[in-house]
Amino acid sequence: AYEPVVLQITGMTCAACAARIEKVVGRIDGVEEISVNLALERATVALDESKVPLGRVIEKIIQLGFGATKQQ
Ligand code: 9UX
Repeated sequence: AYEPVVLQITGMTCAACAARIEKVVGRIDGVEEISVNLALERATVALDESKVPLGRVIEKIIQLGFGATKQQ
C-alpha cells in the first residue's frame, strides 16, 4: 500500500465527473487506488511514484477538463 496523496480538484459539476476521473485515473499503471469526493472537491490517490509520477496523474485530470493541484 502506498501513502495517499490528496489533490484539490476544480470544475466538477456532477457526480459523473467524479466517476469519470476515478475510471480514467484508476486505469493508469501505478495507480493503486483513487477516490474522488465531489462535495469536498478532492481526490485521494494511492500511487507507486516509481511507476507513475504524480505530475502525470495531474496532467491526465487536466486533460479531462478539470483543475488539479496537490493539496498542501
Ligand atoms: Mo456531468 Mo462532468 O453531466 O465531466 S460528467 S458535468
